[in-house]
Amino acid sequence: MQDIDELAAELRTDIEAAGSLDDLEAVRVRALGRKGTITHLMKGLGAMEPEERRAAGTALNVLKDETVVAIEDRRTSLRNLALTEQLATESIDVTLPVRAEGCGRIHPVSQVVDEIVAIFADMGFAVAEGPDIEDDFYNFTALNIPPEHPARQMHDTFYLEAERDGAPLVLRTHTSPVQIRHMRSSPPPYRIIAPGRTFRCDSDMTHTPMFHQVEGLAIGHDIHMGHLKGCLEEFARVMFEDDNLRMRFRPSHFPFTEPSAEVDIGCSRKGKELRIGEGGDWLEILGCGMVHPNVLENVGLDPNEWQGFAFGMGIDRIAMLKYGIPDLRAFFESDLRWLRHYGFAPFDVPTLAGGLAR
Ligand code: 2NL
Repeated sequence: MQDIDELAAELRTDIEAAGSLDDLEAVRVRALGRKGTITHLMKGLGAMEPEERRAAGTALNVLKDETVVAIEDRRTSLRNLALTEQLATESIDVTLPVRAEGCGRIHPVSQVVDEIVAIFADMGFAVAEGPDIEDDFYNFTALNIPPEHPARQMHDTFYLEAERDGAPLVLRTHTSPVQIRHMRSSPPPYRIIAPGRTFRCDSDMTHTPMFHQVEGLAIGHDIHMGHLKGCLEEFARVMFEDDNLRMRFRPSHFPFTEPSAEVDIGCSRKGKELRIGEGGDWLEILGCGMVHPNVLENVGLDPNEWQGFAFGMGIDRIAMLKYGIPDLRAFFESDLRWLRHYGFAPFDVPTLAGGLAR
């Protein structure tokens, strides 16, 4: 019995002194392993007289259980100590500035969308969104696009096999349906822009089957062509960072606007090089007009009470022009080297106050 008390005291000291999980495991093996001290004493029980064996057996079982529990407790506290130390040494200071070389880049299309949103938000426009999959009504009919119009043909538009209420489903060919939905679901006046993905069956040097567009819409009681002109001039001058940028409005035709115009900005072309703002050449950047009375009627507005303007432009081409990116198809190849070269730092958030980019 004396042996057992001594052994118990010794084990308690050893367990407490174990400074690591490895030390602790060594103590466990020395006591409870196949050749361990407790195991050894237990093996000796068989040679004892029954009286003595009963007392020693009970004491040994108690010692064994206490040892197992003590080792488990020590293991838990060693693990907690290790975790506390790890937390102390591996803490990060979240107030440190981000290192630009270690993070991803913003795609030029995303950057240009953010720039366009910032410019129009400053003029009171809100952003509207809608589905990529549309039906015939929202994409064509509501926009006064007649049934025989070439835009509706299979080789221009992606038609899905599915239908909705008997009407064919399409991938939207412009973001106009977003504005149709907006007008049908909330009362005028409106001042919105609708940026997003659009789709057409077209693929060559200058066309990709998926591309990006932004459309704008302003409807009120007395919105006229002067507002359209002022709004788009402000947009182009801020976007291309040129207060004196030359612009011209050329008469054009769209089914959804009357009158309609296309807008050019001044540029120069010397060989392959294109410079915006300088020289005597012109470059088309967008289409626009006064919303056609039929479109207003299709969304339930009285054209004698409400009127306004709309415009639409391709974002990818604007990005190419503004940032001198030569090849459209590289936009959608997800080449990280291209993105590192043409992409933007995530913290270059465009604001009018902070400068649009760089
Ligand atoms: C272009 C021309 C344009 C519109 C889009 C529009 C939308 C509604 C009503 C009337 Cl809901 N018009 N959008 C108007 C004129 C031109 O886009 O060249 N886009 C790339």
